[in-house]
Amino acid sequence: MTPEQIKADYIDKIERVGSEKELADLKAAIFGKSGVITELTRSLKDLPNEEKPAAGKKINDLRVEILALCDKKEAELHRAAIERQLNSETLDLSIDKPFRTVGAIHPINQIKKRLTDYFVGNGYIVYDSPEIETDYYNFQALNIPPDHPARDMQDTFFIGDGMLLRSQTSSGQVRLMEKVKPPLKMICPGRVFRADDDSTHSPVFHQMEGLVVDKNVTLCDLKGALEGFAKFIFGGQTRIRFRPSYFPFTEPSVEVDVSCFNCGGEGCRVCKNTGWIEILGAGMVNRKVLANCGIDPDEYQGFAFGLGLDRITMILCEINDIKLLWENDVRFLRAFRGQGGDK
Ligand code: FA5
Repeated sequence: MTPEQIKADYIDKIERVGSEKELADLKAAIFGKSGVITELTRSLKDLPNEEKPAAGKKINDLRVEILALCDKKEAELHRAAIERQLNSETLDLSIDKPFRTVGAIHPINQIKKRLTDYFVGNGYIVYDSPEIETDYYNFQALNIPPDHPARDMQDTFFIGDGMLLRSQTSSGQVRLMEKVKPPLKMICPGRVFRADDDSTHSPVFHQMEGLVVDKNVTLCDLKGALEGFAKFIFGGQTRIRFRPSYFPFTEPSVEVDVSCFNCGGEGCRVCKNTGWIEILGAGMVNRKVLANCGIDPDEYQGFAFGLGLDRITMILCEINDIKLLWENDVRFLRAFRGQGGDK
């Protein structure tokens, strides 16, 4: 074939090609081992020498022209293929398919958040106190001297050099009162540690401390504050009662019970037929603790309370083994999704 014939024939064929595969076949027929342009180049050797340069140039111009056409066609076909694919792969955002769930907020954290919101709404600040504590803040400043029998009440994890894992968030009371002078209202939520281990006691658990110090604070203020909190978390019908107790850092001290949210006080499985559920320890801040923190106990009084978040969670979720809260079983978390805070 002459260059003119090739041009007339193949330019039209390239224009009409319908797929990338067809184009590849056509390119093989033009530039392949026995392609038309390859054959034409091979035939150069049979021409007289003086004709060779002009004929060679002609073939080369043809090769460049056809290659450019092939490239252009290839780009067009590629774009069309992508467009076809995009049109056939539309994303339907309305499909109602179950998502793979990875877990849920832990019930203790749900309760902690609800209570924190409640107290913050009532003017309390949230204070974060260290988990690794000194003997002074965990015991001595709270009126629990080294040889005081009250230390037997809490089996503490000592870690040497006068350091320990705090056994109660009450240490936060001292740390705050050293820094901030009254009037003050704070809660201190966090993990605490004790050498305790049975179905209702865990070596690691959560407490939330509450502290209010101001002029003319009385036991009635404590009762009002705790009644509000109990109604918020257990429901509007809830009543509270104080029972005398003993903590070295409060005087007087009380244990606080709430009327059973499940039976309203009639007696049921949840309250072990007593009608009451014990939820926390509290009292008026001991004068010695105020003085230890540089606050004049003749001028200021305070009340404090400490509740076990794990215990409140167990009550609300109606579970009787504290270990369920620590096993990290995602099925357990899902079962109580949104419930810990909703009751
Ligand atoms: C205290 O720890 C006092 N600091 C509370 C306090 C604060 C009293 C301020 C007065 C003023 P108690 O040892 O009773 O008190 O613990 C408080 C709560 O922590 C208990 O009611 C219980 O709900 C929870 N608790 C105690 N030990 C464990 C444990 N091993 N596992 C889970 N919860 C526990």
